This record gives sequence, C-alpha cells and structure tokens, in this order.
Amino acid sequence: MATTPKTGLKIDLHNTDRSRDISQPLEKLAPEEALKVGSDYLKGTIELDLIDEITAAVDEGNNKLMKFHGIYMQDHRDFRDERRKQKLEPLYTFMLRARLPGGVCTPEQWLKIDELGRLHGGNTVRLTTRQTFQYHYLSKDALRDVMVGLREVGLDSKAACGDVARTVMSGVHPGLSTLHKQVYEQAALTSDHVIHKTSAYEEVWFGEKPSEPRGDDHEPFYGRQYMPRKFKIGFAVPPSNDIDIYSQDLGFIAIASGGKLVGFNVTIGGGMGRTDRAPETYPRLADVIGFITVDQLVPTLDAVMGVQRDYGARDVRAHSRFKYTVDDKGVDWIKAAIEDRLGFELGPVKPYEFDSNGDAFGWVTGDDKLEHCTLWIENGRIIDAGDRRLMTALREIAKAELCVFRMTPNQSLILSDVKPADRAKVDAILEAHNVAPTQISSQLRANSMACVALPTCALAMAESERYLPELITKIEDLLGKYELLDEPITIRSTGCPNGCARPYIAEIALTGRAPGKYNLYLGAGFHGERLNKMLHENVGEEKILATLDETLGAFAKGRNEGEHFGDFCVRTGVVPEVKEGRFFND
Ligand code: SRM
Ligand code: SF4
Repeated sequence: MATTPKTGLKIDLHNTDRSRDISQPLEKLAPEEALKVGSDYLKGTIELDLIDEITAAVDEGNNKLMKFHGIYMQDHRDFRDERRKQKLEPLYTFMLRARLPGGVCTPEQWLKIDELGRLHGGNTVRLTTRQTFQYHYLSKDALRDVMVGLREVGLDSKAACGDVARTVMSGVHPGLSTLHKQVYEQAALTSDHVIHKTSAYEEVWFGEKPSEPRGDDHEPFYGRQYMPRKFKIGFAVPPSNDIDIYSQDLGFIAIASGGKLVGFNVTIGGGMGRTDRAPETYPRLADVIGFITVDQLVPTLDAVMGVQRDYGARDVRAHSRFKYTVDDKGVDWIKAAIEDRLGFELGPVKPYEFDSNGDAFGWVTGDDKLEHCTLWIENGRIIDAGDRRLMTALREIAKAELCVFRMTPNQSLILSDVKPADRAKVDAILEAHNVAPTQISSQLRANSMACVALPTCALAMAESERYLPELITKIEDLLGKYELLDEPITIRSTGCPNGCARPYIAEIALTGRAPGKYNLYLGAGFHGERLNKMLHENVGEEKILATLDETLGAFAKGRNEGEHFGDFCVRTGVVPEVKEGRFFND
C-alpha cells in the first residue's frame, strides 16, 4: 500500500487498472492521478467530511473528488479579507453543477430546480455556457438535500465536473426541425454512453450499498484513472454554431440530406483555457478530420476518447487537455490512431456552413407546428431583481405546464414546445413580471456572455458577470454615436484567462488580470471560426472604451457591405490575423 501525499488515502498498487497505455510507472503518478487511483472509484472519504461539524469545508482531496460528483468547494471572495482579519475560517460554501445533456428539462424538473435554488442557493439559479445550471452558496449540510431533490425529478450532477466527459452540448433546439430532434437524440445517447459508471455517487449521496465490491472492471472504459483532464463533447446543427464547435475537445457537425440526419463531420482538439504569462498554454480551434455515419458515432466516441485517455499527458495537468495531445502527436497521427481503433477510415469532410454562434431571440414556429420562445437572460442569471421578476415568471410558466425548458449554449433559455393556443398565456406571464423576450438595448448586449467570476469563483482575478452589463451600457453610448446599436457584434468577458465564456472566439473579449484590469482582444470570427488577438494587456475601463471608440468609429466609416466587426479588425490591420487559427501568440 502507498499513501497519497495530500489526503492520506491508501492506494493499493496491486489493485489498479494497468490496461492503459500510460507511460508513467504507477508509483510515480502525479498527485491528481494518485488521488483518483486511490479513491475507490471516486468515493474517497467524502461521507466523513460531510458529517464533520468542526468545519464548513471538506479536505482538499475530497474537494477534488467531489468535482466528479458535480460539486466544487468555494469561499465567498467578498468576505475573504474581512474573515482573515477576524481570524475566521473562510466563508466556505459549495457550487453544484447539474448534468443536463442538450440543456433540456421538463416543467416538473424546472419547479424543483427553482425550489432548491430558493431554499438553498441564495434565491438564484445560474445557467451556464454549457447548457446546464449551477447553484452557488450551498452549505455543506444542504448538499444531500439538493442531491436528493434533484434525483426526485430524474436529475443529477454526475460527471458535471472532473476528469471525465462533461455535459454534452447540442445545438438548440429539437422542435425546429426533424434534424434538430435527431441530433439531440444522438447527444443524449452520447451523454449516457460516456458517463462514468461508478456507484460511488449513489453510495455517498443516497446511502446505497454497492451490490458488489468495486473491482477492476467497475469502470470498463475509464478505469481507475479516468481521463487525464476534463473532456468536452458537443453537437452543432449548421448553420448555427451556437455550441462553438471549434472549442470542443470532440465535436460533431450534423450533416443532413433531405432534412434528415445522415452523419457528422468530426472535429477534434478544440479548447479555450490558457494561463497568464504561460505561453505553453493556449486556446486552440478544433480541426475537422473527417465524416462518420450516424451508426459510427458510438465507436467514434470510444476511439477518440480512448486515444486521449491513453496518450493524454498525466504528469503535467496544465498540458493534459486533448488539444495538447493533438499538437504533441500531430493531427495526422491522432487521426490514424483513431482510425486504427475504429478499424475503418473516416470519410472525407462534407461541406457545411455556419453563420452565427449566438441565439436568435423571440418566438419562432417549429416544423412541429409548436411555438418556441428564446428568452434573453443576461449572463444566465435567473433571479428576481427589482421589477423584473424572472425567477417568479418562469416558476409560474412551469406551474401551468406551458412549455419545455431548454438552456442554450449562450446562457439563455428557450420556452419551447408551447401549444399555439398557449402562446398568449406565456406572453401574459412574462409581461406581468416585466420580462420581455426581445427588448434588448443593443445587438452587442444580445450577443454578450460573461462567466461567473467573483464572488464565487476561486480562480477569478477580476469581475466578469457583475461588471460586463455596466461596461456594455458605456459601449452602447459609442454604438449609438456610430449608429451601430443594431449591429450584431459578439462580446465576451471572463474574470481570468481560463476562458469559461469562450472569450477567445468573440469579436471583442476581456479577460481579467487584476481588479479592474483586463486584457483586451479583438478580431475573432463572428461565428467562432477564428481566434481573436490581444490588443492591450492589463488595461482599465478608460483604455478599453477609448480603443473601442476608435475601432468602432473606423468600422462604421470604413466597413465593407455586410462585413462583421471582427473581420474588419483583421482586414484593416487593427489586429494581425492569427494565421494558423490555432496557436495563440500574445
Ligand atoms: Fe469553466 C474552471 C465556471 C465553462 C474552462 N469554470 C471553472 C471553475 C469551476 C473554477 C474552478 O476550477 O475553481 C468555475 C466555477 C465558477 C463558479 O463560481 O461557478 C468555472 N465554466 C464555468 C461556467 C459556470 C461559466 C459560466 O459562467 O457559465 C461554465 C460551466 C459549464 C458547464 O456547465 O459545464 C464553464 N469553462 C467553461 C468553458 C466553456 C465551454 O466548455 O464551452 C471553458 C473553455 C473551454 C475549455 O474547456 O477549453 C472553461 N473552466 C475552464 C478552465 C480552463 C481549462 C483548461 O483547459 O485550462 C478552468 C480551470 C481548470 O479547469 O483548471 C475552469
Ligand atoms: Fe472563474 Fe476564470 Fe472561469 Fe471566469 S473564466 S468562471 S474567473 S475560472
């Protein structure tokens, strides 16, 4: 037996899955790898920490394991300094993220999501950039109640975080056409296929006993080491690139014939995360490597994820994402390794075209003759604020069972599958609560996204969700001056370089460096097909507004017909084009 350095968990070196092509000897595993191996398939000693009343926290090892159960320990950053001064423990609370393939939930599920948010989550629910929802501010005591509540309505938070395949994204939304529906079904199937199988989740949260001891075959695909890092999968339905396919580790672009799904172009190696002043970390746009038919989907999932599982770096976590494996080995090598496992060659890439990565707000009638209303929700925050009682309005709509709820990849919500006769009822409830689906002050705001950042995110270096709305108000003054309020321009902000709002593919992006200071990026493609480029490093609001005043003014005067702002910035040399569409040189 060996002992993990941080948690003291025992690792049985002989009871481990050695079937993987992992080059490092087991004894020399990096701490995170050793933690996984020694955790009894992610059980750890979480149960003991949950009943420890001395602290509101859990130990660091269990914190890492709980991510695989969809939970992060956080401390309230607004109170950090004050509590330190008072020699108090940080104000520990927990974030819980649900797993929700394609972002779909029923009215019954929505009512439970809402109820738990009001009971335990500070009267708010947060929609995320990957079509699911999060609670913040959960106390340790509340975690089981929330888990049980979610389970009552068939929801869970399994594998919403951690070194596994995360929530599978799917271009919204199924009601629009048969094709959308077919793609959603494949995304749901994918989610079921790639989810980890450990019974530790049921044991820890619901007190279930495992039917048999967890042996070596407990995780047939993942084994005891799971993936080297998180792994993200998404399905796009052209012409919408709402899921930002080029940012996914593994992506599937739907290809149709006569309106019916025939297969997918496969993309590999996308990712956004980078670290400040660490040029060896960079965002990367995915490569499109070939075509598969629908029945080849599951083998392709196994083959691509298997290649990353077996060849992804497990010694340096900052280098463990699939994008680095793809660059280390080369796209051709990776493609050959995938085909080798599949036993057949991928077909040639089929033509496809994207035209936007945003959401279209308001009502639309689907091929299914049902009505669907995409509701703009600023930065995914479901809350009653002043006169705008969004959380209550959605609860009333759910109570009356007027729609299915579909979260979008841009942190918004579709009230879908509304019977034509019920459309007026939905409108009346929205209006009564001062929620107008399409009254958005500018197309810039309509195409904006901010990550959570402060006060909950441990990694935030600057504000994001709490700042972007007011910055946009100031940019709108410039847009008004140049008659650009109706011009669709994408803007995204994050509180640090990790890229949770996919900023590196926005035409204007801010990533936090320090309180009030951001790196400013311009020049990405409008539908997420080209990375942007950093124009200014570590600058404050004044410089950001001055730069945008100049560039937006030049754009209004000198743009070509139909030209997007990002393309203009590249064409006129405001920012140099990132030639490879891949490497990121600040
Ligand atoms: Fe993220 C870590 C929030 C989408 C890249 N992300 C975090 C953590 C958990 C901070 C932490 O590790 O302690 C943040 C929790 C903040 C909080 O208080 O809630 C966090 N990420 C989010 C969400 C909630 C942002 C949002 O405002 O919606 C998104 C949840 C998605 C979901 O439902 O699963 C979210 N994160 C993303 C995306 C976008 C995407 O996946 O489409 C990315 C970029 C794509 C990618 O992965 O390359 C992203 N998050 C990261 C990274 C950088 C990973 C990397 O490769 O370097 C981290 C840091 C890490 O993992 O070490 C991170
Ligand atoms: Fe936190 Fe950074 Fe992600 Fe924003 S981008 S949620 S600050 S990790």
